[in-house]
Amino acid sequence: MKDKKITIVGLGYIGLPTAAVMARAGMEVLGYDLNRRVIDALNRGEIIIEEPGLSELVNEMVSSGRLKGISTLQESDVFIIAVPTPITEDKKADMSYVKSAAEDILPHLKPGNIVVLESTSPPGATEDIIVPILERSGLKIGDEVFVAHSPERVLPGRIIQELVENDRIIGGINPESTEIVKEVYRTFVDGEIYTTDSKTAEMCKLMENTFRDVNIALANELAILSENMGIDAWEVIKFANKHPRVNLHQPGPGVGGHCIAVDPWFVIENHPEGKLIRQARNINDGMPDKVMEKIQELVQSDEAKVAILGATYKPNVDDTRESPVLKLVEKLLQKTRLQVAIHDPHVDREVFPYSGRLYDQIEDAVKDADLIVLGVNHFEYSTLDFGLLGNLMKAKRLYDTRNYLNEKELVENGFQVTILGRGI
Ligand code: SAJ
Repeated sequence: MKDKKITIVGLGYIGLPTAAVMARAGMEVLGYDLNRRVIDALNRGEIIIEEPGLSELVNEMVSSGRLKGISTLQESDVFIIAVPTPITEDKKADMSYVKSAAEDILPHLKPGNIVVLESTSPPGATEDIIVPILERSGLKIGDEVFVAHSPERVLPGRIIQELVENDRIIGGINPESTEIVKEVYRTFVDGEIYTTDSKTAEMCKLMENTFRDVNIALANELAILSENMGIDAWEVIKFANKHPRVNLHQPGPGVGGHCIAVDPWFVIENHPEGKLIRQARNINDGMPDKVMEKIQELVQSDEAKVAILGATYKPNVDDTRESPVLKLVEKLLQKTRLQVAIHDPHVDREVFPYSGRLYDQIEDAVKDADLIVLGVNHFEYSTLDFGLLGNLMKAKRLYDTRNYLNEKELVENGFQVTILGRGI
């Protein structure tokens, strides 16, 4: 396998690290992307995304001659498709990048080739989208060209490590495809490689994230019920999780990111019978509204100032994609007359949609505020000086949507504290 020429189509957060890791394993790797900037940077040994360790690895692999950027596809032994599958307005997978990747590969296809779809896709995509396009080559797909789906499961920030260490699923369109694609991944994966068919592999990836989404929805529903019933949901979670087979998740202002908030829709896009999954999505998507209602209840004037701490989709990252806190901000601005100030030490002002409301100094954000809302439990917020911040505010009120801050210390500093999910 190590003498095979590999082409990675799509050099994003998954494609580029995969290319670099495969080159490190000794293979000749070509990276193809429509974005000229990505290719030019790659051929200079540089990258335009942020990921620990990636820049050094890419530089080393380009210098060694084993990794090269190309702007037109050419013949190869293996083609790996790692292009985005965004979600459309009507909550369906946009497979246009996957289709054009397969179309671009088509003229270069020859007997013995291997084509792998890595992009997260609705069940059936490999068989129903990739195979029919490749069949137009006149080659027998499954006999002369081997095709499989192999989903990635890495966590941003640890991609290079996890690409090698994590277990992997390979699902071929037939057993021959599965086995041959397994050999390709064996060259650089140290984790277990489990084999199945392509549709099962596609569903596995989606279910991993759906599992989490549904569980978070249950936690959010518990929070809503607890508030109405006069119960502390956090206490319930703490004690229920003492049961050896129970693992209640954490409630919060909603679910963000480009995976968990998106993938469940791919499962049910053509299947109205997927009721629980749809309901879970709706519960999680409804959380910013609940938080907005609570904010309106807590502040005593329609034009009060609200300082929101944290805007990313989860703690200690700079990613704001699908962030529930941004949804909350959007709603507050559209539906209320409240003044909104935001603080987040991680976000990049250049790409932040509400940069006019973003304050670099937390003191400026909370000055004259009637309410602080903790939106994201960034590590930095665990050491805030609430004595100082409280004195800058018009009213010492705080709404913690993550149950993260030290309530005792807040109360000692004169704050009136409200915690999402706590009905007592
Ligand atoms: N969240 C809660 N309550 C919880 C856990 C999470 O409200 O108890 C929220 C977070 O605040 C965040 C969102 O859910 O807004 C998702 O965060 P996350 O850390 O759970 O997941 P992601 O999206 O960063 O990464 C997931 C991972 N999948 C699983 O854990 C099953 C990762 O392994 C996948 O590679 C990634 O999706 C992906 O690319 O699919």
